[in-house]
Order: sequence, then structure tokens, then C-alpha cells
Amino acid sequence: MEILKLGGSVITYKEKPRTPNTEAITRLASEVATAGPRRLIIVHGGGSYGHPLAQEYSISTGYKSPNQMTGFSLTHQAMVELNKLIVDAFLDAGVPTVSIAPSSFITTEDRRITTVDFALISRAVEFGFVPVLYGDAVLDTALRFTILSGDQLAARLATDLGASRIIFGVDVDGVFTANPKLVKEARLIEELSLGQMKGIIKIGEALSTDVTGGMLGKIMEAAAAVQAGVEVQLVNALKPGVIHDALRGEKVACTWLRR
Ligand code: IP8
Repeated sequence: MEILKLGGSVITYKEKPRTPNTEAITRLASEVATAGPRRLIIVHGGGSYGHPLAQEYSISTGYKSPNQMTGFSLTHQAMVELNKLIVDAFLDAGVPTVSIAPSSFITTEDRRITTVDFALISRAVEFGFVPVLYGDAVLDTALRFTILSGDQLAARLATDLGASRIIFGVDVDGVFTANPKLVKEARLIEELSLGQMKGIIKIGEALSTDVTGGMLGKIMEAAAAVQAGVEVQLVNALKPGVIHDALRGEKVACTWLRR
């Protein structure tokens, strides 16, 4: 079994509220379809659907005032809307996707998934379906509610279901020595060991106050899955053909995170 996480910056235009990257979504659906049937779970991010509302109503830090209640629902509904676009595109391409809302069966405790039962998802995969989940506004036993990132969900699914690989489809080729969007000399790092990942996490934690998003957040979430023996591949899902080739096990420009 494998997990494909499609980043919000791939499937939406992050700077434009509620704007899907329809071209990318349609292309990715056909890439997954032509890669052939497989035991796969798709998780997608929030991009310009979930994030602006989650931010406007400060959902991730939990309950502080009654007007956030509507914000919680609006954030979830925005994700349902984006999820419908994804699932419809994959169905059009012939991939037997089924939508599963994370907030309907996952709670967190202080933002981390505690006990969760993925048996239904595992059954759906066994029966040939491709479940599609997403980052969502979820109930939290300590904070009343929070935002569960698609990255945390993908890593936990992989660990609990014993997946062989997580493919993170992002908008760059992988982890670079510097920000490739700002620094021309930035070099792609082809492989990071768990030890190297831990070093990066330590530096990141020391430097930054908010490490949940972006590449560092992915490395942090991936660490537990890598520790459990899952191979994690970060690839550029905006480049046509890359997700197809990665699914087929062909060589692509990427970063591997391995034990
Ligand atoms: O984009 C968060 O998921 P992510 C989704 O994977 C929401 O961090 C609801 C903002």
C-alpha cells in the first residue's frame, strides 16, 4: 500500500482564495489512472480553500470565542468543496476514488492524532477503492478543535497501515540546500537519512516558531513513518509525468527520506 499526498500548492493557486488549479488536478488524475491499478490512498492539502478560513478564525489554536464555531464549519465545508473537485476529476479519469472525511472519525489531543481506527479505509483499499482524505478541521480533546494537516494524516496512515511508501507531491523537486525559489545555487538533496532528518528538525525548531507547514513540517511528520520503515519520496507534482513515473517506480528528480 502507498500513500500519495497532494500538496495544497499543487492543486490550488495558494495566493488566490478558493481557486483550484484545475489543469493540475485533471493531469494528476490521468497520471494516477495511467500508472495503473494499485493499493493507494490519496490525501490532499488545503491550499487556498482551507487555509484562509482556518487563519481568519484561528482554528488551529483552538476555541477562544463563539464566532469560531461557524469558522470551524466553514473551514471544513471549504475542504469538502475542494475534495469534491479532486474526487470528481479522479472519477472522470476512471480511478475508483471514495471520499472519506477525516473529521468524521478522527479526533486529536493538543493537535496530534491519538487513537484512530483506519480499518474501514484499509477495507476499502482491499476492495479496490482509492480512498481520498484531506487536511481538515477536527475536534480536539484539549483545544475543542484544531486543524489536522494532511501531512500528519498521511504519515499516520502510512505508519498504522504499514505502507511501503509515502509520495509527497509538492511544488518543488524535493529538499534543497537553500530555498530554490530564492537562491539560484540551491542544490537538490537526493537522500536524507533519519539521522540527518533529526538534525534538520533540531535546527528548524531552534530557528523557527512555526514549523508545522512547509518542507520542515513534512520532514517532522515523515520522521515517525521513516522510523517505522516507510520510505518517503518528495517529488514535484507540478511537473507533468513526475507522479506517473514515481508511482511506476521510475527514477525522477526527488528527495528520498529513508531509515
Ligand atoms: O494543507 C490543512 O491541511 P494541509 C487543511 O495539508 C486545512 O496543511 C483545513 C487548512
